[in-house]
Amino acid sequence: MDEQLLIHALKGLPVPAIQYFDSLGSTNDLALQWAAQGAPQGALVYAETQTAGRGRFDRRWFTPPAAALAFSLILRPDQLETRSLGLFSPLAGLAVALSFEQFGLSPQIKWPNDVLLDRKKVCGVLVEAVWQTDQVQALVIGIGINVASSAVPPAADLIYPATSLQDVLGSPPDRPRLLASVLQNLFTLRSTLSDPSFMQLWQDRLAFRGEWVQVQQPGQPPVIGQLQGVDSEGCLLLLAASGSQVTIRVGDVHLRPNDDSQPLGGRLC
Ligand code: BT5
Repeated sequence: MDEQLLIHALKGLPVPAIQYFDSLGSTNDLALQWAAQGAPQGALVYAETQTAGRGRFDRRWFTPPAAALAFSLILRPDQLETRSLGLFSPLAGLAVALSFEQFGLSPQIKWPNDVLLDRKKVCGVLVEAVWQTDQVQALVIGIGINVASSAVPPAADLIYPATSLQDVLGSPPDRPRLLASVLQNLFTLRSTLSDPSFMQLWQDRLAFRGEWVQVQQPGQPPVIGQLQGVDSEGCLLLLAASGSQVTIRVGDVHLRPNDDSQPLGGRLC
């Protein structure tokens, strides 16, 4: 997609400024700088390919040319929203999931925000913040979507199985239209962040419900339990084998299905 196509596709959306790149290190890196320099709410950084795309924990995100969507949206949370910053990751995942549903697909959200098709990862989300002392100045919502099959990295580079929209649909959908749809959903859903309806939309699409999963939190032993859902703050609820309920806060965690479908003996991430 060239810059003109991008601008045309986003007409009518509250995106007041766009930076387009044929090739860029990471759209999140540029958006963080731009946000710190005063980029307006809704400003967008888009790249056809990323040479240093980032996942969480500084992992790599693969974005080959013309095969994916890779973009970062700058939002400036209001007072109320700053109390639920953890919900912006699922907000992005949900916006993508709702767009996929327009193709008749049944996406699921691997808590808190990866989007899965056929239990394989098709989209990753990286939300980062610009802070000034203890105040959030801006959030950068980075989204990467595998559109064509060639966007999917070689299996050896993956920590979780991956797929693309082309793999599932048979042909790649129109990228400008998909981007516009995701942004539209994101803006619409943002106004419902504090509504029970938002949690319900998320809950209904939660992957692995009722299944045994393990959650790995940095520096802690893995937690294994049956996935029950999310609570009103977006925390993940697991039922441990002991019968006790475990609450996992939205944060930097790894979640995997527990291969043995049993409460014990789960594979480490
Ligand atoms: C994520 O991290 O899933 C967040 C990815 C966010 C990427 C977007 S693209 C636009 C914006 N600019 C950036 O620089 N980043 C954001 P995480 O959960 O840590 O997953 C990373 C792992 O996913 C890697 O270690 C690989 O195993 C795998 N991976 C890398 N590229 C992939 C791809 N295209 N599709 C599926 N899996 C991938």
